[in-house]
Amino acid sequence: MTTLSRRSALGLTAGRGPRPVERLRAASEIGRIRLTWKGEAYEPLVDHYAVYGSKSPGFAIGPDTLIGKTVYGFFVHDRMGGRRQDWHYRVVVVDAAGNRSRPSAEISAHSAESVTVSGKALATVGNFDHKTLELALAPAGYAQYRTRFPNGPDYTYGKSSPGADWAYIQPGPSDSWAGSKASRATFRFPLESVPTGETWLAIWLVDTHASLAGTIKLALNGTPVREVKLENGGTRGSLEGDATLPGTPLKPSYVELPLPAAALKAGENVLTIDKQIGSWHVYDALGVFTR
Ligand SMILES: [Ca+2]
Repeated sequence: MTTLSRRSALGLTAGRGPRPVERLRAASEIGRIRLTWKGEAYEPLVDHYAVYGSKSPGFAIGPDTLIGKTVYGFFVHDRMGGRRQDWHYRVVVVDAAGNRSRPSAEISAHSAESVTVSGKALATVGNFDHKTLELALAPAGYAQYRTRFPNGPDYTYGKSSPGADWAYIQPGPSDSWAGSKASRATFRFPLESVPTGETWLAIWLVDTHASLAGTIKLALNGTPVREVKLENGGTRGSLEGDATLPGTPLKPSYVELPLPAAALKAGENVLTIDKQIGSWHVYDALGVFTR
């Protein structure tokens, strides 16, 4: 009865678990679905949120459908690959005493389809597979970057090969092992003619530095395209290269954007990726697509 008295003193009703989360929402992104919700963190004290999911609607909550736990008010269900996936989710609140809330209402969501799936490849480097392993110096040879790629990779589609000519890692000014300076990666690809549809660039990353992911500055045939702030990652990607392994600390991210048609031309096109801010990122693959 002591427990009941204490619970009464805390203003809690005996036997009542935490309230379910509210406003469960999902956002579609390439390769992942981002869930957010509103919960009461202190009444009673929340230990964690348990996120359940299934590809089937009306699914049962249980160990088989538990996809993750978090102490935050969001959860990223990731590493889904480029193809659209449809999922259904419910969230359960677990308080510090181990009491569980009723599950939230079920929400349905899907990941966004990547241009690597919906488009037609014009030129690529590597495979879009959440691994760095097919690229030069992978998975941990960053210390050789300075001698193997003193001016950065200069890759010509159709002549170069990923395992020899495209470094898995691109350093930034924050990396003393690469001389603490800006770097450039150059990708040359031929076009018979400028595509009539949209032309897209896809850069998939296996990981980035956890706090200094930095930015990349993209240019096409000398025309600035965009500066992209990279997502912070898990930092382990300079040392290991397979983000498909269970429990991996690697945090893949995706950059996909249209290339300006006016900057494209028939013949050789030159894409440059400059890293003038931040630390390294590691590649999964990159490519130019039309759709
Ligand atoms: Ca890859």
